[in-house]
Amino acid sequence: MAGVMEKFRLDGKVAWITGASYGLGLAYAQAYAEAGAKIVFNDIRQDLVDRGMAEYEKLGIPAFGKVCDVTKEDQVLEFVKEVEEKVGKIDILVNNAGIIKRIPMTEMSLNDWNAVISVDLTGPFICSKAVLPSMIERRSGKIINACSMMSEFGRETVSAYAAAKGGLKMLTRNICSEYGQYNIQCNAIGPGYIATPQTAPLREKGADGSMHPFDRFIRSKTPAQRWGHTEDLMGLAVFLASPASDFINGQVVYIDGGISAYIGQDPSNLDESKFADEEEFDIKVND
Ligand code: NAP
Ligand code: GCO
Repeated sequence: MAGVMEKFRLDGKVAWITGASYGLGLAYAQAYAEAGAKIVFNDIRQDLVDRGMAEYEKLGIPAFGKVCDVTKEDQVLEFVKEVEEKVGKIDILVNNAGIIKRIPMTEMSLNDWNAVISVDLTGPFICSKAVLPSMIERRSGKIINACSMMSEFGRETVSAYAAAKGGLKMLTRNICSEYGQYNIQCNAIGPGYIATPQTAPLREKGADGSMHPFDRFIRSKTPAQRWGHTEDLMGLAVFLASPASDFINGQVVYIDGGISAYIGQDPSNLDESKFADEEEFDIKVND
């Protein structure tokens, strides 16, 4: 019987991480490569794929990357076909590509709503559907979805995102329910507030150097009293992709520094000086 640490290895596995030119996707890919997997990624534009390829090269990770829009089934099927020919059959799919639009619901256009639902919920449906037949045939596969605090909670301005991420939690359970019999595990990572370009607007300092009110809000909602880093998610990403998690199915695992377990800090106990000393993030807002 293999030793327990061997069960976390991904040697020779083909891992497709969607939208992985930067941010969390890049971190997942880095972790998978270290565990022995071959990395495949797509992104929405050529400049992003180029940026990703340059990052992987810098990290010494051989990667196959191409433009492919996860909301377009024909592009996804073409992408999967090419990956199978050039790299191999996909063993691990991470439905990471996602967008957010922070707009009050009464001001949100139907186009904006549809765009978010399309990337964050329909994209994982399309990509999962594209890899499942081969996983069923091989009686083996791992699908990992990018859920969110918004799979459980609401907040102002993120109605479409919350609806999509809540739906993605149920898609996770349903893929588990339908395909668990074929030794396919579908689980989700539910990150809390992680410092990536997606959340950069929530951390920007004011002209006078003051902290963004949301930054203060998040630290006070998080027992760890900090934002998460991409490295915080790497261990779980490997675990959920590896044989070590073969009997875990249909679950969302939250990595949130304790947000979802906590009612929030009594404002009178907030230590402002601690926040002022906090690290700065060298992460810029998406252009
Ligand atoms: P990110 O920095 O915005 O990266 C997402 C990537 O997906 C970007 O490269 C994006 O391209 C790409 N993408 C967008 N639409 C696409 C499409 N139709 N087809 C293919 N690729 C597409 O996001 P992140 O912060 O790394 O987050 C990754 C995932 O985790 C997302 O699903 C997000 O919702 C989720 N998440 C993030 C956090 C957090 O705190 N950061 C917390 C919980 C969950 P563009 O640059 O053009 O948008
Ligand atoms: C927001 C945030 C989020 C996070 C994340 C939380 O505006 O509230 O961007 O939704 O990115 O998904 O888990």
